[in-house]
Amino acid sequence: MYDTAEAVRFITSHESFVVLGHKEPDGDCIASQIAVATLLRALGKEATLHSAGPFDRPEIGPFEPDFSATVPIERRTSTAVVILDCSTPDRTGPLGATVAGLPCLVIDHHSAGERFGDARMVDSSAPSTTVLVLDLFEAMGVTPDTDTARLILFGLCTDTGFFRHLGAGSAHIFRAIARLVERGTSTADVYMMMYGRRELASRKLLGEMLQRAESHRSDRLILTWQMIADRERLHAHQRGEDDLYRLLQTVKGNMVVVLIKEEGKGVFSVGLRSTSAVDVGAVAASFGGGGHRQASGFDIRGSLDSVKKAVMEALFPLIAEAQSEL
Ligand SMILES: [Mn+2]
Repeated sequence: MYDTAEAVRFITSHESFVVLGHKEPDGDCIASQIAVATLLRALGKEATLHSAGPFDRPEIGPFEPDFSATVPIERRTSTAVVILDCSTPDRTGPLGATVAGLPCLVIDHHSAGERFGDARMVDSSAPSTTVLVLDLFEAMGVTPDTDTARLILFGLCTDTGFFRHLGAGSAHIFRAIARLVERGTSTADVYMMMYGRRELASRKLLGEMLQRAESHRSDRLILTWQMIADRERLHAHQRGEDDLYRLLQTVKGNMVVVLIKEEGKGVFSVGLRSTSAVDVGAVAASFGGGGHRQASGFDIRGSLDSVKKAVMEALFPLIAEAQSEL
């Protein structure tokens, strides 16, 4: 757990903030950045938003104009930095290095990673970074407006698969949701923010990925992939594999789903999702990536076949171990 007072002290003692999140941002990252900037401005402080991008997830596209892709020279002498949703400084992409040396507050909920920052508000049991940001609003005595409440709920929904991954012991999260809904937002609003902007071509690409899904160890491991050529052939530009994870993770007996995506020539990203005791956060970390016990990712060089082989070699023993414990 964390001491909220540490973050409050940090904010109180600085006046101008550069607000950073991770590269390849997701809904939780973008929402927590905007919400923190709104909080800082409500407190009479200066705050600017920066992200290495890209904004290629359809649900965050509308927010791109609020962010600058670099930290301009004049902002590098700001008094402080807030880094959100990052387990390591390098998750910020090239931006972190440009403000290295400035006092830094880290707000995050990842399990793997390293201890960095001068003040920390890190809780790996929090379902989203936005939930921690709500805690910060409340600790500072600022009530979120409707737009901010919607963003905080949006971050929570994107990181929990719209509450699907919240386990027992989440009553306090549902109480927080009630406070957000009281500010005028709704799950109906957030649902359309999350899912209402998909292109048909990208849905068809998911269909192809579903079709080619490989089953290993009696469906305990299900693996599929997409290549650049697939996206070009179908003119599919959006990310949005969440629906595919949902379809495959609900296959009877499944423990881990793997999605491999060709990002560039010889470069692949690998997404891992676990509905079992297999800690895919640790698996991703062993490949230099990061994430949570149940959802993680990493980048790897090679061919499709070599990547598949490496991932399966890492996962098969863990699946056998988790299976024997059942
Ligand atoms: Mn997050």
